[in-house]
Amino acid sequence: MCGVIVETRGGHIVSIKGDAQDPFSRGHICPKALGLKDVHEDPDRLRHPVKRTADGWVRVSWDEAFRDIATRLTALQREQGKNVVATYFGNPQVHSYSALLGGSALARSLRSIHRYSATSVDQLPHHFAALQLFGHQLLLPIPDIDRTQLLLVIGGNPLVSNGSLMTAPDIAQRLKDLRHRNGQLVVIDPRRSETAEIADQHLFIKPGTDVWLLLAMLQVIFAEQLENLGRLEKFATGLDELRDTVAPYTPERAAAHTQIDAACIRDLARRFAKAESAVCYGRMGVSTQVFGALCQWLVQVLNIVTGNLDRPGGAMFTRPAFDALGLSSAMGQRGSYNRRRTRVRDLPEFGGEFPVAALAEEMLTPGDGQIKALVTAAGNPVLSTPNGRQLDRALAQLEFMVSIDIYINETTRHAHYILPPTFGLERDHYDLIFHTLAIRNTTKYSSALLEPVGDTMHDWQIFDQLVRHIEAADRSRRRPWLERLRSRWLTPRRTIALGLRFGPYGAGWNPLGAGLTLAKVAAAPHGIDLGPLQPCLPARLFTRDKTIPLVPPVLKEDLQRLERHVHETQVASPTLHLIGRRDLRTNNSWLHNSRRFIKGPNRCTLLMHPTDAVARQLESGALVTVASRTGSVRVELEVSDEIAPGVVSLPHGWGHDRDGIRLDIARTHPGVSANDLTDEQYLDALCGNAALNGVPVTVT
Ligand SMILES: Nc1nc2c(c(=O)[nH]1)N[C@H]1C(S)=C(S)[C@@H](COP(=O)(O)OP(=O)(O)OC[C@H]3O[C@@H](n4cnc5c(=O)[nH]c(N)nc54)[C@H](O)[C@@H]3O)O[C@H]1N2
Ligand SMILES: Nc1nc2c(c(=O)[nH]1)N[C@H]1C(S)=C(S)[C@@H](COP(=O)(O)OP(=O)(O)OC[C@H]3O[C@@H](n4cnc5c(=O)[nH]c(N)nc54)[C@H](O)[C@@H]3O)O[C@H]1N2
Ligand SMILES: [Mo]
Repeated sequence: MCGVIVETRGGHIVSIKGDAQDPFSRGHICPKALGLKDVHEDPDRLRHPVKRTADGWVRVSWDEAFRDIATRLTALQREQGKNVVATYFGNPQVHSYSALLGGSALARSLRSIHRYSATSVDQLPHHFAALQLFGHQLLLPIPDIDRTQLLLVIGGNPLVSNGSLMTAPDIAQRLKDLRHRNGQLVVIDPRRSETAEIADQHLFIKPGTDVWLLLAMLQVIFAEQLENLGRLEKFATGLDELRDTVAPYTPERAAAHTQIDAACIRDLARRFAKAESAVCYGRMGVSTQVFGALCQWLVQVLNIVTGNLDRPGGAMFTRPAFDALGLSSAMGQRGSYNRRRTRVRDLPEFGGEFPVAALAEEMLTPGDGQIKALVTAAGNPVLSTPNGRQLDRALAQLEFMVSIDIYINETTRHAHYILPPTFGLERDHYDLIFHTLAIRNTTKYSSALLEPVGDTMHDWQIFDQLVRHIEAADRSRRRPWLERLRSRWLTPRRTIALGLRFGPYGAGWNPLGAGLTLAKVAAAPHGIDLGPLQPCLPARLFTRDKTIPLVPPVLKEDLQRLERHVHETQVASPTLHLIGRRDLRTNNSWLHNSRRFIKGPNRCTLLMHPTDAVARQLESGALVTVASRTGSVRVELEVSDEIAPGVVSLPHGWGHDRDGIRLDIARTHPGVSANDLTDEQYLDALCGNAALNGVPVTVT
């Protein structure tokens, strides 16, 4: 989403800079933009399709690969049922509009209930809360950080991540501006993160206990009659029930769980309620925990009862030029919950997917419906999902696996075929998703800049070919000719063109109209500013009666699980809790193979507070063993008071030294995988999101 100016000479990238004329990113880029060059040129990158044989990887033609893959997938499905094949789509899928559109066609063609993605190790609780409150899983409120007077960040580190579910280029300057207008930044985090470092107030919190803090803030607001819904009162229902629901959760109770002083919680609640405008934003840290869905619900309820939803300076909704919400809603896809449950552990479906924490057991547990084959695209679940070692073992015993990826990595090394897509600057770009999540309405289209390297295809073309070959291999799956014709004509690019033309700012049928078309957007390569976010409720709600039910029954019921949990955890209290950590020069598991990003001191270290280190007679630099229920790793210790006592932090995405990894990184800076320690059994049972934060561990 950040505008970049790329200078090329003879097909080579000479420089990458921030685009000062981009109205949204205003010249800002983060180090990851430089990764575009490094990945493009990386000698370890796959340049043609490969097949795994007894003698290692051999080059195959696209045609041979497609035909064999389609034959084997359809044969397996014919013999053992359609659900023997699973799909896993990773994070970069969302960063390519064409891959996103193409991937859903493949999943449909496979007709299996086993669909998985990185959503359930990330933001599933946000979607869950949005579906319950606003009637659409993608209608996510975005903090209006450019106009707010109080930004409360719980479990997010936007200074490093650049904002997440809050696309905010140049966040550092935006937060400086907040302080210049006498606004406040408050951060709740078990670590004094880069964002906490520049905040007006930072409160350490015990991992996984944010739900208590949020309940107590609401309790204070109601007890002191500070609630003020403003115009939301007309369409927010269940206020009395909400008041009763939160009444037992006093700051004193919350203090015992969170380790934040009760007076401090009261003060924060009052300041939030009384601020001219305020917005609470909860991200990864509160999403990937045992009560993630409760947290995301309460975050929005806090915004609503203080009148801060859908008003400038509060939490607002975008009006994107390509409206993915309107489109999905028209197709009847606003989100779904619990239509099916997993075979082994009885976990709920959400949005047509199962929780990825269940993927390995669905492969390893014999019986009817066992997964025997897998297709992955743009994912590295061995390093990114809980108990990665278990998944590693499960992948090794699959009958058939196909991966669409630019690298042979910890996950794709198990595939029988790896199909290499084009990358970054080799394809055009329109941001389908992140415009929808941005702090300002903007639109931008970038055409492809470089020729595809080697013998690669665009992700969407790979999906499209797979679908066609599956249809050829199994005639019963042939779509009606009209549907085939439509899908051939409606390429991803045409989809974007149509979406822009008939979207909220579109030219519509009028060829001379003033509105947007793809041609007009493309003619403005720096992007077009469409202005700040605007109030849009209740019209934008997707709930049937255009109201917001403040107390959705499933969430209220989940409070009972919270009470039971307290009971259980009081019995067995572990010594330390593990949380994660992101770094400006990494991107999940896959930017490590660049010298530029890797140089400097070891960053894959375990952070520990001095009191915990002294108690164990440990010092910085020591090699320690971190162990959890699922596994253990040996890692370098870094003693620092930036982490709360009782908490340790390890970044994820490392752990590259596995058999068959030919990446440079595996030899030089492998690190260890935090997800060898996270636990597939440790999750938010309500929505199925993995609890990657707050995992009990011991350190010796
Ligand atoms: N412990 C812990 N675990 C975490 C997290 C955490 O904070 N702590 N964070 C979680 C989060 S938020 C996420 S999103 C997930 C990410 O989980 P995943 O998406 O499974 O993992 P990534 O490391 O992002 O892997 C992306 C893969 O896509 C490939 N790739 C890159 N670009 C392209 C492309 O254009 N096309 C194709 N086909 N492939 C491409 C890369 O080579 C890489 O293999 O990890 C989660 N795991
Ligand atoms: N440079 C870089 N940028 C990235 C990524 C990357 O890998 N590298 N990944 C991208 C992706 S896929 C995503 S999803 C976003 C994530 O974006 P963010 O959510 O902003 O990123 P995190 O660094 O995971 O921030 C989580 C914060 O929660 C804190 N935390 C952990 N446990 C708890 C808890 O129990 N309670 C509270 N209150 N806080 C807790 C952590 O200490 C951390 O500071 O970043 C994106 N941007
Ligand atoms: Mo993510």
